[in-house]
Amino acid sequence: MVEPAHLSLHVPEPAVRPGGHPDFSNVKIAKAGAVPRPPVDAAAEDIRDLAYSIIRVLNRDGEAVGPWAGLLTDDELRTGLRHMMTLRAFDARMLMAQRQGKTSFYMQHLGEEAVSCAFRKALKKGDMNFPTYRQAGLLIADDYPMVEMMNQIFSNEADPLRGRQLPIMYSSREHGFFTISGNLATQYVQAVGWAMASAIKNDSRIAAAWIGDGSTAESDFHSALVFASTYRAPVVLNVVNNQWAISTFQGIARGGSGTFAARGLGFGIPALRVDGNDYLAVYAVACWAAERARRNLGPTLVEYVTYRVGAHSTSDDPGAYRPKTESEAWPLGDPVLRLKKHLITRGAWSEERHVQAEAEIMDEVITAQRKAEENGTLHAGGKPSVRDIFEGVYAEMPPHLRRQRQQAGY
Ligand SMILES: Cc1ncc(C[n+]2csc(CCOP(=O)(O)OP(=O)(O)O)c2C)c(N)n1
Ligand SMILES: [Mg+2]
Repeated sequence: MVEPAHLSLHVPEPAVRPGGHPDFSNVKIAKAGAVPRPPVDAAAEDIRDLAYSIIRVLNRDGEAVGPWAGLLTDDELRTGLRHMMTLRAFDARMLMAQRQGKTSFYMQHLGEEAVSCAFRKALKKGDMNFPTYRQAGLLIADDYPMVEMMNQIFSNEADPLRGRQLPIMYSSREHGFFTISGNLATQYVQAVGWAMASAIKNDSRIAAAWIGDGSTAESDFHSALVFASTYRAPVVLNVVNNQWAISTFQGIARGGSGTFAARGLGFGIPALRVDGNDYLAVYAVACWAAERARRNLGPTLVEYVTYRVGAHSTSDDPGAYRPKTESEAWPLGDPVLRLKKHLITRGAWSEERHVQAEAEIMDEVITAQRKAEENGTLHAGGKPSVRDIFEGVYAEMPPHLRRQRQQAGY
């Protein structure tokens, strides 16, 4: 008789810890231009390979190659570069503002700018994103005023959300940006529900769900996939795999098996994996998935392979759990530098124009910040009224809240 095994749990560990040499040899990267572009009505089982590869357009020389290339004009690409640079400058200023005590909290996008900036360009007015805290590019690329974003971050008297949300948790119906919920993965069930409602009403608007690698471990992710696939909801299901969930590496939510995109295949949902640091590839894949939704062909799952270069938030220190040089070793490069190089290769940009644009953009951000600070910051100037705590939940305030408001003296 065979002796029973001494059972033990397998707890995945990242390949390297602080002090070690970063190693991304496990990230298999397809050559730019190598992955085919199927028709949007392809069946999930006919394009299984796309869930295991990485769709890339920009090659090492900065050229756009392959079947996913050729969708954007010089002007559109320059605008895309400007959006990403604006988001980066915005992050840098707000990070500093947090260190100066002007807000309690901030979360940056460093290295992930292409994902939300390029995705926004594939949507139309009326479509609805259900974002997490790491997609402010959806607002920037839709020309939402930076001053409004800063008013929210500073919780000042002009804060459109009246101090009732954590800083950076924006909301704008007008810009297709559903109020951010701190409870991760709720975005998935809500987006699918919204998309189903749009279809029930025979509307033409589509939804986009957003989630990070770590949060796919939540049951909401899986429930949303059941409903999206069963009812063929007009929704794009985005998974931003930036390799980390605070201090937890992506293998913890994935068990080292398959890919996040491949989760869609079990539900018969077409699934694609894309280089998240390649503005052109993100845009092309987003258009493909949005068109499927618009043509009533149902959901698409898209995994953006990227890397969180900065800390998770201003409350985090990544030096405690990953090598300091890991971001430099990330094999997919920097999205801003890659698009810049591509524009220069096309003869549509130059080093001088880039330096000038950087200065102009920083000026715009600083001007916006000055205006926002006139309305107050966390510890200085105007604040929303305490009265606002009681508003905005019920169409008609129930008697117990009215009583509480009176007791509070408002
Ligand atoms: C339901 C839920 N559980 C836990 C948290 C706490 N939390 C905030 S951010 C975060 C990590 C999320 O990582 P990931 O989904 O990979 O997104 P990323 O921050 O990398 O963009 C966690 C666990 C939360 N906000 N909501
Ligand atoms: Mg993550």
